[in-house]
Amino acid sequence: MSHLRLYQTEWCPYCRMVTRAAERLGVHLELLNVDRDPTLRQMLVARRGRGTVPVLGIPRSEGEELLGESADIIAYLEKVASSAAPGP
Ligand SMILES: N[C@@H](CCC(=O)N[C@@H](CS)C(=O)NCC(=O)O)C(=O)O
Repeated sequence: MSHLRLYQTEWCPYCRMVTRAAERLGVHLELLNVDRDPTLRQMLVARRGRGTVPVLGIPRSEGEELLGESADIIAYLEKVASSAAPGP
């Protein structure tokens, strides 16, 4: 797994804020629906102590890092987009 994944639901407004920001920034996210796959929410609860979404899955050499809070996720995506942008 070498790409960003977003744990989300279709009805969640915070998730929509994140997916809209990713579209605006041109950052690709694989969308994982935790309503369709309850094992995903169970994994979030086991690792984070709560099953709220959105949660961003960031690939790391030691495994997937999980980042919660829509504002923090959007700030991270902005960082990703600016580091991917061509220099002056
Ligand atoms: N402060 C969080 C709020 C996230 C949140 O409340 N998510 C809702 C869906 S929109 C949720 O997961 N609710 C399920 C629950 O609370 O168990 C953020 O900005 O990401």
